Amino acid sequence: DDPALLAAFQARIDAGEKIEPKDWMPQGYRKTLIRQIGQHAHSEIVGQLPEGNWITRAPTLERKAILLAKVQDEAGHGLYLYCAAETLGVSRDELTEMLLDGRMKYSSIFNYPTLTWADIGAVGWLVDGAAIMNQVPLQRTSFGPYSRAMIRICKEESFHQRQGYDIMMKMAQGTEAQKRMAQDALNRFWYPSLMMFGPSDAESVHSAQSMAWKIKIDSNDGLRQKFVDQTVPQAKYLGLTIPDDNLTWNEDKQGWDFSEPDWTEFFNVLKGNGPCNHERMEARNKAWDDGAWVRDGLLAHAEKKRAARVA
Ligand code: FAQ
Repeated sequence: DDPALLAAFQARIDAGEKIEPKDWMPQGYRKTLIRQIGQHAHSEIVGQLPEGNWITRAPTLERKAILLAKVQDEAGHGLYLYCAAETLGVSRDELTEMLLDGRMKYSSIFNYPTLTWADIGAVGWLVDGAAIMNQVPLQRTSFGPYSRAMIRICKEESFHQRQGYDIMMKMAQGTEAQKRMAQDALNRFWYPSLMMFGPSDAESVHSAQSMAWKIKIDSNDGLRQKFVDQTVPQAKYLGLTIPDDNLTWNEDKQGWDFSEPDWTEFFNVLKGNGPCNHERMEARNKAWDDGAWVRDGLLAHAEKKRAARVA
């Protein structure tokens, strides 16, 4: 890239201007955005699977309707994000193919199973909670279409987080057995939720450049700390215990000290060896293969229309 163009681009970023799809941008900026927005979109789509698992077994009709709406919202988020990525010159089909052949990732969190109804509460409370913590600052990200998609997504995510907390509240105030289920869900989802923010800042390969370009607003560790500080009092209110013996209030930093997640487990999940990686990819591959006739039909129809117009 031409140094003068790069300098002018950085000056626009530093001045807080939004970059729009037709504006000049460095190749690296475009590539990073396609990676991040694409992976974010894939996470929303794959993220439907752990919760979809409980739609048929929700305990009441009301809970079922709420969960159904939430899972549909995730599909919608995936679609806005694919649209935002498409403005960068990549098609949704290409993105999907990259997910299916392993060139693109999705969030590590969705490789963990949802074993009980309380897990649906924990996913809403912790997973959507972590997602919002990361996405609220992304409303100010430098790329216009991504930033605008985030505004709507964040509104819906806060409803999702509240519904999760509401399930946890019911379970935590329920019978002894329900309370045990709620605690067990917290025990299993705590560290995987902390991993959602990505590796430590020291290990984060993309952070420095992404923050300079204001693609990312906060660092991985910064957001993780904010999430812990927000969540500890919420767990207390539920009467549940965060599974970390090292959790202590640090007066100097006005925040909680906490144990790091097991990063070996994190990198192992990223390599495809988490508890549900295989199952998730199988489900997405099946959906893609089962939909082939629809894509073929649409293409044939478009081709027929085009031929008729030419004739
Ligand atoms: N999982 O250099 P960094 C949701 C990868 S919310 C998998 O720090 P970066 C809502 C990273 O891609 C979840 N991979 O990377 C919902 C990179 O590998 P690469 C989605 C991860 O990009 C709730 C490598 O590690 N949210 O879906 C993870 O600067 C409930 C090095 O890492 C977003 O995607 C991970 N947790 O920072 C839906 C938010 N962490 O690509 C349904 C947007 C890192 O070079 C139900 N994304 N990696 O092969 C971001 O903010 C950033 O991409 C981070 C990672 C913070 C995730």
